[in-house]
Amino acid sequence: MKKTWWKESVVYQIYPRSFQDSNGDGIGDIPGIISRLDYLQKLGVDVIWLCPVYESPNDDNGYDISNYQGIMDDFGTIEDWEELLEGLHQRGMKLIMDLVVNHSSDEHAWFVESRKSKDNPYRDYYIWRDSKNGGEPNNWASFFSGSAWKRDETTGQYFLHLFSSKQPDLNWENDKVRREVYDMMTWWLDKGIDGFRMDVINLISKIPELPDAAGDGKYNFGGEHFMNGPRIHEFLQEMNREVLSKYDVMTVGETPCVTPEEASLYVREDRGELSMVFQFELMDIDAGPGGKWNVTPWKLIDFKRIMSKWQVELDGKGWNSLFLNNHDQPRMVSRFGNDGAYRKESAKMLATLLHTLQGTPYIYQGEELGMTNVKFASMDDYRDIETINMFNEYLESGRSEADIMASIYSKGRDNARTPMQWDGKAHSGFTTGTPWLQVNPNYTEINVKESLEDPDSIFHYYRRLIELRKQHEVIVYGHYELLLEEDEHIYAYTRTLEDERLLVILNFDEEPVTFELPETVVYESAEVLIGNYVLPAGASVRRMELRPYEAQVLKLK
Ligand code: ISL
Ligand code: CA
Repeated sequence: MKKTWWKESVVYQIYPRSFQDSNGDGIGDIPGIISRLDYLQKLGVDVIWLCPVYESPNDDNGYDISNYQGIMDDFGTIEDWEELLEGLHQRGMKLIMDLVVNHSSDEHAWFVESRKSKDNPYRDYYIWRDSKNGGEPNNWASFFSGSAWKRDETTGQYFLHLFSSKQPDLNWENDKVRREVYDMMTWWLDKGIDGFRMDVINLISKIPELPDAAGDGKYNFGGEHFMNGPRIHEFLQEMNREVLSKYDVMTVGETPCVTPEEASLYVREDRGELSMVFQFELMDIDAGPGGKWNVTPWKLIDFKRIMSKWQVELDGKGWNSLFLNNHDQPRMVSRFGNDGAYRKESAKMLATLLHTLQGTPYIYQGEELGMTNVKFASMDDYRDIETINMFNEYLESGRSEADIMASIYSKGRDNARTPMQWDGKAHSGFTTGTPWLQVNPNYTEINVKESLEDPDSIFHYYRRLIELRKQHEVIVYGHYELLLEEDEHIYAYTRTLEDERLLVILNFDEEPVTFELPETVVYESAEVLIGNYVLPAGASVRRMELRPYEAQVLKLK
C-alpha cells in the first residue's frame, strides 16, 4: 500500500458552534478555536476537519450555505479564518474544510435567481419539476421528514430538497453548476487548505427521470434513485482532474449506504476520485426496521463482522476512515461503551479500537474527554432540525411523547452538539453568555481541566495512542486478522506488517471474561504497548482474565 501523509494522520473534528465562544454571544467562533490551538497540539492530532463556517441562515447549523466564499458573521471574518489556518500550519497541523455541494441554502444568490422565473439563467442550477396529479412530482421523503419537494408560488413548480426545504438540491447535470463548484474549491485550495470533507457526496447524481420510490408510505426513501447515481464517478473523476489532482490534499467523502464494493469505486487508488469515504454500516447497527429512531439492541458479533468486513475488503485497494461518532451521531461512550460506572475504562477501550485498525482515525470534539449523551427534559431545549421535525411527525402519528423522547435520548444529533466542556466553571468555560444549546450537566466532572491534570485521564490515553501511531508503522499499514469471531464479549485481532505484529484484546463487557489466545497465534514474547489497566507482572497472554472493558495492545515477537 502506497505511503501518504493522510494515511499516517489522526483527524480531529471541530463543530465550531459548540467548541469555544470568544465574545459571550453563546455561539462558538473562529477566534475561540484559535485560542485552543495549543490544546489541540498537546493532544497531538495532525489534521483539523472544520464543519461549515460559511455564510448561512443556519436552518441546519451551517449545512445550508448562502455564500461559499464568505464566513458566517456569528463565527467571525475571513481574516479570523486566515489566522486560524496560519496558526494551524505554524503548529504543523493541517486544515480540511467541509464542502457542502449536494445542496445550497435557499438564500444563496443562485437560488434567489433560480426561483424568479422558468427562463432565469439560474433556473437549471436546481432541480425543478411540474406537479404530478395535483401533488408533488414524486413520492420521495426528505431525510428531515415530510416530502422532498416544495412548491414555489412564483412559478407553481416544485424544487427538490433531500434535506430541509431551506436546502434545495443543486443540479449536477448542469455543467455550469459543476464549473462554479470547481472554481470555488480552487479558491479555497489556493488559500492553502489541505483538503475537503465532502458532505453527502454520493447523492449528487440523481437518475434524471426521478422515479417514484418503492414503499407504501405517503413519502418513501428514494435512495436507489439518488445514491451512487449514474454519473457519480464521472463527476468525481472530473472534479479530481480539474481541481484536486493539482494539489497535495486529502479528501473524505461522506457516503451513507455504500457497500465495500461501491466504496472501492470511490477510493481505489487507480481511479482518481477520493482519498477515503465515511461509510455508515456500523452507525446503522442499532437501527430497527423503521429507521434510526427505532432503536434496537446491537450485538458484538455483528459489530465485529461489520468492522472486519471493511478492514479485509478494502485492504490493498483503498483506505478506510475510522470513526465511532461525529456531529450527527450519539456519543460513542454512551452508545458502545458504558457512560456510568465504567465511563473511563470503556472510553479508553473504544479509543484503543479506533486507533489500532487500518485506516485514518477521526476524533470528534469532546470524545477525548469521554463526553456523553445528554437528556434534556423538554423539547424546548433541543435545537436540531432533524430531531424537531421527527418529534412533530411522530407525535402527529400517535406515538407517545415518552417514547419519542427515549429515541431522542439515544439517537438525537444534539447529543453530540452540546458545548465542549473546558472546565468546571459556569457553562463549562464554553461561554460567558447563554449557550445556544445547553451544556451537559456533567461538565463539573467531565472537562478538559480535570483531564489535563489527571495523568490517567482519557485525554492522556488518546495522546499516547496518537504517539504510538507515529512510532509503529504496523499500526498504520498492517494487515488485519480477526480472532475469536464467535466470542460475544471479546473483540481481538492481530495486525501484521512484515516481521512486526500486534495483538489487540478488547473486553466489551462490564463483567470480567476469560481470554484464550487461539493456538494458531504463535509467539515468543509479548510486550505491552498500551492498555487501560496495568497487566500484572508475568501475566501470560495465552490465557488472561480480562477486567471490565479492559483493552491491551501487545507487540508479539
Ligand atoms: O444525521 C443523519 C442520520 O440521522 C444522517 O442521515 C445525515 O443527515 C446524513 O449522514 C447527512 O449528513 C450530512 O448532511 C446533512 C447535515 O445535516 C449533516 O449534519 C451532515 O453531516 C445535510 O447537509
Ligand atoms: Ca461567539
